[in-house]
Amino acid sequence: MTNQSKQKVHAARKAIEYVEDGMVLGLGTGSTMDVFLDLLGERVQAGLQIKGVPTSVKTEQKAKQLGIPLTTLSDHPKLDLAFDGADEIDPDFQLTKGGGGSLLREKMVDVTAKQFIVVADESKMVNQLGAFPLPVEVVKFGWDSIREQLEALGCDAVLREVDGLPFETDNDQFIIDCHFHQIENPHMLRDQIKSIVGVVEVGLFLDMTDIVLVGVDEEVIIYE
Ligand code: ABF
Repeated sequence: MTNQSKQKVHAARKAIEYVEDGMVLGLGTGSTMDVFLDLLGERVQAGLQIKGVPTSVKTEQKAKQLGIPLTTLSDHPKLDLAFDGADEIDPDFQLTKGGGGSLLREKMVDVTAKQFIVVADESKMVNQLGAFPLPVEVVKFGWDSIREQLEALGCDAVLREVDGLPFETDNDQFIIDCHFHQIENPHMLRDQIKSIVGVVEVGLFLDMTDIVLVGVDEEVIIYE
């Protein structure tokens, strides 16, 4: 197991400690969340009573395989805790997310939780957002015009592809990855991007984080 993988396991183990009987949880997406789901599944098999709202089809399928009871935002519009990974975490705990393509459902779920807990390995901590290309979910109609409007904000904007075909999200939309390299003002950029007609959501998760659990070697650093 790589050092990074070990850090994810340590962070996920710490995250499980926040879960209590009767809670309704947001279940994030990504490799760290995969570890978390495995641990949560073990706890459920041992008798823990929780329900989860998945942030992606992938997480939904994995949770079902593990026997984790699922529910919806319609039935539980206010969640107790949401757990999710991140692509970048800055010193103010502002995040870039969406590397896995699930940013829309992630944001919809994470924002409804009383506490949003970010679970990550050390590599995600950065001094400034932007080195990781910023994912933007857009409608398919007129996507190239949206891409040009994103480039006018000062980035190289690239349609995400898999095996030479456009990547399609769980919501049947496209992702455009915006290479800004450095994001000086995340709030202003978020507002500028969201004002483009046809943009569905942007992977800047601002002022949402309550707790960050970062796996570092054999320990976990907790920022609250
Ligand atoms: C999801 O998982 C995404 O927003 C992000 O791209 C990824 C986090 O990375 P990891 O796979 O390392 O947990 O939360």
